[in-house]
Amino acid sequence: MITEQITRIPNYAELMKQHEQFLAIENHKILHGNGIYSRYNNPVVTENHVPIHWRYDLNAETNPHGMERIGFNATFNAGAMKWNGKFLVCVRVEGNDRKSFFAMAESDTGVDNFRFWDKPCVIPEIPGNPDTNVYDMRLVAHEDGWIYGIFCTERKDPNAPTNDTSSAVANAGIVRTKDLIHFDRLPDLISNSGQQRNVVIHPEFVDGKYAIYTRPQDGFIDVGSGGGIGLGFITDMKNPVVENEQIIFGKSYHTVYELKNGLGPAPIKTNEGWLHLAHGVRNTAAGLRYTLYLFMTDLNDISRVIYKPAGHFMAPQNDERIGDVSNVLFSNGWIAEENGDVYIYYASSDTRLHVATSTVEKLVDYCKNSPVDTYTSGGSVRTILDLIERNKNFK
Ligand code: M1P
Repeated sequence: MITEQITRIPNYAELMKQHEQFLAIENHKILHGNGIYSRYNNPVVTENHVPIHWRYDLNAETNPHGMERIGFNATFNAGAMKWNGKFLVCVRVEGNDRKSFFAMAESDTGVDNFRFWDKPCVIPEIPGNPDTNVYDMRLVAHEDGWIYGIFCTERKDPNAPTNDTSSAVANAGIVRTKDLIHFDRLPDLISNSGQQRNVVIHPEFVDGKYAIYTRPQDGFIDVGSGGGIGLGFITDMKNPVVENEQIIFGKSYHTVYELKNGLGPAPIKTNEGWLHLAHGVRNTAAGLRYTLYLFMTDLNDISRVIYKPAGHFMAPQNDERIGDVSNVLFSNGWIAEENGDVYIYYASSDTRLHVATSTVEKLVDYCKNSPVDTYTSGGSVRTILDLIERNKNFK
């Protein structure tokens, strides 16, 4: 038998060796945390995790210099779920061409050795109305048997004047799947708001309807008179009209969600209520600052916020502060294990993906027992004095 000689780019073996060594690096918990969660010393998915065969033309005839042909800029804001016993993240991968797309990466441990699947996700487009950019998919296994992926779809604003090359319209694109490979595209969300981002489906039916967390907004960046985390209902996901949308967690003056906020992943069901992770945004002289916060809603009335600890739960630290959009933490994926362990996948500064670990018990304790916002400096001091007083017999 004659075997055809395959001639690969000159440095292919070395590239593969280095990539394998990189993917095998172990991640370790950073000790001395705050008792609520643990950070890890390395990000879990970076642009360096992108497979070699997505980046290089491996044929030496067409790539004699062994050059990278397609560049990748960032890997961030990931949906997450357990899939066939592995930790799966649906990563927002951004190419050097600025376009984001989705790609699945999996790990046995949830904290290291993430590997991308062989190919990125192919998301069907709406005929005649392609998405210019897609990002931030929330993956939710709904009790109807489908896995829903709700993501932001961005298109140029058709009403923008010709010389305005920036104005865009954001809405929620919706797909559903049974295998995370083949996706059915459903119509984009139909709501009363001009724009929507951070739309998340609740995993259970509520009175026979789909419950949807929304974030209505007037403009692409500014939420304007809208904003806040909304809750609405959909009768038929094939005609996703949002009914009875109401704000359940509004933005508010001099808080970490003064300018805008948005739900992260779908909530985790606990014995004491639905546990929510969200991001809050405030403005500063250095630009917008995005931090993560937690709250809980009632098990039987998901519109009712029952625990609302003050301030942020996680904020950008050290290297996390710097990236393409600095001073940002954002999360749209977490995984709760049956034993109560929680893996929080958060991205820093729109550049790379990290993990923090905790437990349902600790996160519920944090929500129930952290002080609430008093909305004044004097109130904050009284909260501290109260703790000092209660501590005086324990020093
Ligand atoms: O750049 C920070 C984040 O900005 C947007 O979030 P929001 O709509 O809440 O302002 C999103 O584009 C998000 O992807 C990004 O991380």
